[in-house]
Amino acid sequence: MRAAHERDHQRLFRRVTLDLGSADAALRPTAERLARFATAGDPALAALLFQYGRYLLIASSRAGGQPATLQGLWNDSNQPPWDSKWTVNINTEMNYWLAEPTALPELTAPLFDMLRDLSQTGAAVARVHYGARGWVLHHNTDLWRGAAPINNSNHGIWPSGGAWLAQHLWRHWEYGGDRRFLADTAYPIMRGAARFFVDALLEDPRSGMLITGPSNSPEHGGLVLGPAMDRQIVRDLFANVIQASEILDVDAALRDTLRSMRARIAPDAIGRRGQLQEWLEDVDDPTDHHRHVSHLWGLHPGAEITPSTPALFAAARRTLEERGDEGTGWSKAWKINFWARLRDGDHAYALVRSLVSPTRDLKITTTAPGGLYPNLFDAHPPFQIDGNFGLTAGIVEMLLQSHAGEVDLLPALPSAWPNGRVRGLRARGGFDVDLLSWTGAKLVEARFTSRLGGRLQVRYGDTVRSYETKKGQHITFQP
Ligand code: FUC
Repeated sequence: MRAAHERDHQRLFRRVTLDLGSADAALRPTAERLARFATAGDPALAALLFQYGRYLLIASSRAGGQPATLQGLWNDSNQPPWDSKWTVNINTEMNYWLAEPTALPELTAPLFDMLRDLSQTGAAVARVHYGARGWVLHHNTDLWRGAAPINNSNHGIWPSGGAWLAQHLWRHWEYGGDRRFLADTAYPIMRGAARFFVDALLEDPRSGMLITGPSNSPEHGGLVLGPAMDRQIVRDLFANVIQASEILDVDAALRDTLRSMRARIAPDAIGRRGQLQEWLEDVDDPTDHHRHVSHLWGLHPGAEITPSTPALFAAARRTLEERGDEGTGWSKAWKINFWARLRDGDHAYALVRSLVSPTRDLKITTTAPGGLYPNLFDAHPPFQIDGNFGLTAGIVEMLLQSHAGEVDLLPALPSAWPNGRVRGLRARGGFDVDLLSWTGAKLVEARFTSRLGGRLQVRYGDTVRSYETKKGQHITFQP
């Protein structure tokens, strides 16, 4: 049994290695390393935590089982925090960000099985609650695939959980390029998620633009119309369904509808202090440090806010500065990803340092800062596994990004990691990043294998190079 287990585990785990260098600190016991991380400079602990996230997903998300819950598989109670469900306004998605780029794509199977179920229960909810076609999922779901509005109006009437999760189907296609998966699994579910919003989007009487509502900006600001996050998610969903329908050459009429509606969705707005507005009105409070920063969805995991949209890019930065660096475990993990997308490696690292700090706090709270327990499980507090997974995803974003049509090397390398190498990451478009190595904070080389063929555009800082690749071709990039 042990041999079978090791074979199974190693087949997945050994696809990726990360070396950020080592220091004497690495010789100490784990809890001590954790306690000293902020001051000792222990890059090997960061690398270990990167792999720990992969390990935990390998251990908790396999075909035929359930997706990783709020506690992964490691709930030890009959009355666990938040019922050990799937909260889908950040937590479940964060659990799966690492799967594609760290070469564990098959671990998404239980998530996609759950989405297939939800597209059925959520269709009944769409019909009964909204008189809409397609399917909808609100703030959380469970083993019975509940999809209706839930709990309270200040967070439970948020209708974009299904649309957000549909992004994961599209990502699986972007990284893997499996056309049969796109046609048989992804597209029907994505199309249903989009159809719901075709019927449920409203016209804002003031601007004539399309918005969602009633809705929430997750867990912040009460019941509202047209929060920024919804608009970003629906734009992304519509764009992906448009593209998928083109690739599959189906649903031309729906595609036209989505195109014309997408252009009418209320755009991102910049408020009077230069911040990205969370709502339609310019009412963001600069002293508010709420853990959710939902309106930066378009920065990460979305891709509509990039250096090519400089005004929005600057506004996103402003918003993040105002929100500050504190938060629960997952909140800090999301901020690592945000700062990496803002290409600020040292700020992303400051959040790594803040997340990788010891706590023993087990009570549910949103005011105590998140950290790690002595076994390196993430503390919301209480124990909640999304922070572990989000940390791994954030480290990837610091080293490699591919959301903006090019493979961007070391976009947010912190000064704490001047030397390193990583093998086996994956980029969108079907490119294996066989090696990425750097010394003295400068890229040495990157080696790719093109799994699908096609154009590969590589960026390192201001250097951009394009390659037309054939299936199986190897490419070496040196600055
Ligand atoms: C959301 C978050 C909480 C917690 C819960 C499981 O409601 O706002 O912080 O992570 O999910």
